[in-house]
Amino acid sequence: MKENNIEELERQFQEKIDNDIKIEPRDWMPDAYRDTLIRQISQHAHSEIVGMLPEGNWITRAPNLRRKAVLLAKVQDEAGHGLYLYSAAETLGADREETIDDLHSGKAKYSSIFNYPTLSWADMGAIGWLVDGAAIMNQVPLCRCSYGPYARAMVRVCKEESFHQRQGFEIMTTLANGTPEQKAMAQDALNRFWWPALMMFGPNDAESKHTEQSMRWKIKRQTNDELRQQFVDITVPQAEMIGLTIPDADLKFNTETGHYEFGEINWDEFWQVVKGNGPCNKDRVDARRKAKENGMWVREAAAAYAEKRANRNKEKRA
Ligand code: FAQ
Repeated sequence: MKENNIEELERQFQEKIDNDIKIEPRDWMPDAYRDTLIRQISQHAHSEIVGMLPEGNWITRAPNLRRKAVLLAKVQDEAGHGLYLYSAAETLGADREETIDDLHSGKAKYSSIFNYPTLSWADMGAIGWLVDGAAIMNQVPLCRCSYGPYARAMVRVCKEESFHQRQGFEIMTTLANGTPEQKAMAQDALNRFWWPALMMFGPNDAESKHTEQSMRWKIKRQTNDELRQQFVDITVPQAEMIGLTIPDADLKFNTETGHYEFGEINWDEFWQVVKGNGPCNKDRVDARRKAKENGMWVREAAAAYAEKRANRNKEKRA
């Protein structure tokens, strides 16, 4: 009898999904749906927070006041995205402290892209253009995700990512039209960030263990390979427009399909980075751990102050 009940609940749940009715926090949902969302949303939140580090590193070295103000605003936006996403994970019953501890212990994943170093100012352009560009490509379909709080958070996130992408492309355009040294710096940043940006979309569909189920649940609306292809198709002409070369000897436009064909991604490198062996994994996690330790006194002081106020209010009411 109990089993029949679960089957019936699952049937009704899938029917809602098929009819594009959003699932909300208090609705019944299969445990596996909840777990998949907690996994994806918390990984996404960690990516936003760790993603502040490679750019935060350049705020003091931005070449002028305008660039500094823009970069500062962008990095602060990423902090905001992380906070919406931790809140969205909490609506599913995830404990924020535990989620963050999982990041600090190395148990939780975050996007592979943030484990690469930022070596020059042009990297700020490449990150905005390519990394935020890839992030938007992946996040626009998430605005139609079946889980309400995640979908709604993505609407605002995408608006902000769009500004981030434009500021990055503007930096690249300026450098590409600058002195030969500036153009070389832009090309070098493109050379280093192109392949890691393609890896952001995750493994090929045939290797992606979650895609099929996540598509059925409409958590994902497009597959990793579909989104990667869209990103390549949009980005290659942008590179051509500013006179930079995509570092892929196999890249060619197929007039029959209307798509660019591109070379093989180095999946060994991808999995090494995902497993924690990328160039900056250790630095990134250490930086987050230290930030938590160094900020402990602020949280303790805020908690003590809140408690003092609550007690004073209680005394007043007594
Ligand atoms: N890095 O079966 P799939 C941003 C993992 S936000 C690390 O295909 P799924 C904004 C995957 O989690 C960037 N791990 O998995 C910004 C799974 O792990 P598990 C982040 C990866 O979930 C810009 C395993 O491999 N965006 O950049 C990666 O169906 C600038 C098997 O993979 C999001 O998180 C990877 N690249 O598809 C901030 C968007 N790819 O736990 C600052 C939301 C895959 O089973 C500055 N997430 N893995 O062992 C998603 O759309 C999906 O989770 C995918 C992966 C598409 C990332």
